[in-house]
Amino acid sequence: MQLKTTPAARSRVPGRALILLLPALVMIGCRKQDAPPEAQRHERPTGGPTEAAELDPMARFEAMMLRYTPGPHVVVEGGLPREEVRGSVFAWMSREGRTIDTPWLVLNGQLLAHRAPDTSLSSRGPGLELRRDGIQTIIAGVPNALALRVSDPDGLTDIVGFHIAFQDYLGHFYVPAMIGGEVMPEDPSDPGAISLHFGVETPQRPDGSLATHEPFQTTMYVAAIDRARNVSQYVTQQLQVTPLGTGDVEVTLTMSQATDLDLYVREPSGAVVYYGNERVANGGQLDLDANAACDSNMGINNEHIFWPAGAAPAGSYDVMVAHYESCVGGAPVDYTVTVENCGETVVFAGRFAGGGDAEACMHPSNLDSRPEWCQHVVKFQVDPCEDLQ
Ligand SMILES: [Ca+2]
Ligand SMILES: [Ca+2]
Repeated sequence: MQLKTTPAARSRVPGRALILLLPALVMIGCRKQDAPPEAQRHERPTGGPTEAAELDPMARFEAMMLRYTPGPHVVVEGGLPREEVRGSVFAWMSREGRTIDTPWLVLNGQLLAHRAPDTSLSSRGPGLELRRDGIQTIIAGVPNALALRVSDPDGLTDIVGFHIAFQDYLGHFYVPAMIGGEVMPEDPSDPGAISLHFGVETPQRPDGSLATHEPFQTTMYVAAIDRARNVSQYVTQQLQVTPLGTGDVEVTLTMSQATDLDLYVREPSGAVVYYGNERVANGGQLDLDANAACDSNMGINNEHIFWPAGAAPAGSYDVMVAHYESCVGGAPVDYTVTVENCGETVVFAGRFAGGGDAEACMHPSNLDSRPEWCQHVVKFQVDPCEDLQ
């Protein structure tokens, strides 16, 4: 058996100080629908906006996309039962339309050029609080969620939207809150619980410079707004943007708990990139391994494997996630796997519970044969990427 070693990324990421509590992306209750069979490019609809209530979920999203143009946005759709990991396409993202130069993206958010409005001190105004504590680690190109709880003395239906700003970045985002529709509710038993989905396209600082080695921090501000235009107090979430290698092919694992899951990618040659084989000859490498043996890089909760531009061999890739060891007493852990393949991004979801098994995915012959501790998340095909500019 191969013992876990200190990950290469350790020196770059201050591990123990971080507590990343990433809300489960699988909680998009109002958007369940049959998943598309494979990663697909999201097509812009050609017709005009249509009455959303009469449409199926897919058409409703497309109508929304029209409504929020212009402005960058991320579209996250789909969702399968958490147990249905095998081949489950959970969601995919699409973005288009830019009006201001910001690397940030907010699901269904319209990017506005002016600064976010000040808090208004009204007793009838909405209330807003974070549902999780701690710094949130952000990796470029990977969706994140901010878990919030919203309230209003006039009832939840009085809330019409949210303002979201990132400190020292231009403009701010506005996300409409439509009950039973776009943001709320996340959980019928907790109707004030919402998640705002966001991400950063590149690890770009407010001055436009790109972080290439050291992580940097920024602050995310969120306020709720009601029909009378009362603006709640801003809640603040500290974000740590962690630069990682980039390329035509990237696979990122995100877990909901500080526990030891491991990411494996088998490339067309049969070589497997994982913590025991961090780099292969063509440049494919694991540059972030979280919670290794419950002792190293704790709380990062992301793993990342990439092939530098032009290095990813054409052919078939398999992504596996292993439950190496539970660091949380066997409590369930939800995970997502984000696959970026020649400019297309697809997100998959799964769950483990129990204690784990260190060797489940370790040997190529074991891959795909131990579903309780080693889950085969997706097989995808890489063709030579077209010029991505
Ligand atoms: Ca109100
Ligand atoms: Ca790990």
